[in-house]
Amino acid sequence: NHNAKLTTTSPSLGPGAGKGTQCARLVKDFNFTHLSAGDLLRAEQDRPGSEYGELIKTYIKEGRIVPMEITIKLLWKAMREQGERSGVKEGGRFLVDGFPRQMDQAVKFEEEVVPSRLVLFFSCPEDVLLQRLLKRGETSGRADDNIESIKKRFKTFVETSMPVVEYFDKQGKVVKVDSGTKGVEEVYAEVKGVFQGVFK
Ligand code: UP5
Ligand code: MG
Repeated sequence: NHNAKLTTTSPSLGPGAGKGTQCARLVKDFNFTHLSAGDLLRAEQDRPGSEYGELIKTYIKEGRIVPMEITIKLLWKAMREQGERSGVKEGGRFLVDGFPRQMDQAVKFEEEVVPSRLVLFFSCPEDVLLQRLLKRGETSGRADDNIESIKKRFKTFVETSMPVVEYFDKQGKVVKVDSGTKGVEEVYAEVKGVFQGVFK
């Protein structure tokens, strides 16, 4: 592996579980770069001249997983750019938010980019996720924060993304945090404790 010194961490996969919210807090307290696969895909979708724009738009609205070549390319580019900006060629630490969420991506990224150190899994019941996403949808402008897309995202999560969590769990990398019954700050106190233990 040509990037063995990189550290990546994947915070959960569930739609609306609080990945983005918790990552924003983590980067303030720890030296990590936050890369949201969803945000990178949305930026690529809106980039004038992108050859993937229409494809990404359709996949996101349908709650389907965009082919891994596209997502891995965007992540790799963002990691490289961050390395160039900071002048650090090796040893960068990345919080990869919402990725990998399909087995082929997990295997390819671990083998060809960098193995993850820790997988944070935010567990949250579907009815709570639904309420959060519908509420966020009132202002988010996201094309997938509507009831039809949300239901499709849940289905993809259970059928396609949960096997990824199980795969990492077998490797002892998963730390599960309950984000369904606790407020943002309470969840963060727990997440911060996990990070302090692992990334001293
Ligand atoms: N909130 C958060 N925590 C809370 C708490 N503890 N108590 C009360 N409220 C809480 O949070 C969601 C909402 O809940 C917010 O309003 C927040 O204030 C509140 P957020 O932090 O945004 O949750 P997050 O898990 O980031 O939710 P998000 O909707 O971003 O998750 P998704 O996984 O659905 O979205 P993502 O952007 O990762 O992916 C979107 C789509 O892109 C996918 O469906 C897929 O089509 C595509 N995609 C790929 O194809 N491949 C990839 O690798 C990644 C994405
Ligand atoms: Mg998010």
